[in-house]
Amino acid sequence: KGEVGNTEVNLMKKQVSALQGQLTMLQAGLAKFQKVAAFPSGQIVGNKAFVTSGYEGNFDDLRQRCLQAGGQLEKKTENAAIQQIAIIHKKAVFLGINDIQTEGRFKHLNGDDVTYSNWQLGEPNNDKGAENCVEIFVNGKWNDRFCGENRLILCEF
Ligand code: 291
Ligand code: CA
Repeated sequence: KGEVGNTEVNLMKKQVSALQGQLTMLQAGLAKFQKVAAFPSGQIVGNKAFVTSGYEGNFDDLRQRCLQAGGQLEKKTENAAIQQIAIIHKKAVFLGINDIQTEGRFKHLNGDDVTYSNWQLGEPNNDKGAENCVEIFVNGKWNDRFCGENRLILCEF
């Protein structure tokens, strides 16, 4: 009684409580939406999503479809997630990685240098001087490969 702002404090408590409820609903809704988006063969790792359309294409196709997505493969757990997609489709997958600009210097689509890598023994070998793109095999290992080859296309969001 007579305390300044008491009514306002109680009103705010009610509003915070309502917001908490709405936030819980939103989190549950988002968790469900992530599962839907990843179905049937997408993979979620932390806050990254690795998704394929199931179609094969060359590196230009991948660049066109995925450049705006922005994510990139940076660690072992993410490599394992992409390997799972290769296993499910029984196909090698093109990564958004290439050394088109400078031979031997592999970069992500956004131009960042590649830090994590998982090359197969003896790779990258730039076979016939014509391999600037990177495929990941069902065994999870990487091989540099001709960019015009068709491979399963994967975007990292
Ligand atoms: C050899 C290795 C790989 C190379 C591959 C391609 C095959 O692996 O030298 O490093 O990327 O050949 O050059 O390309 C074609 N057109 O056959 C053979 C098995 C994957
Ligand atoms: Ca190679």
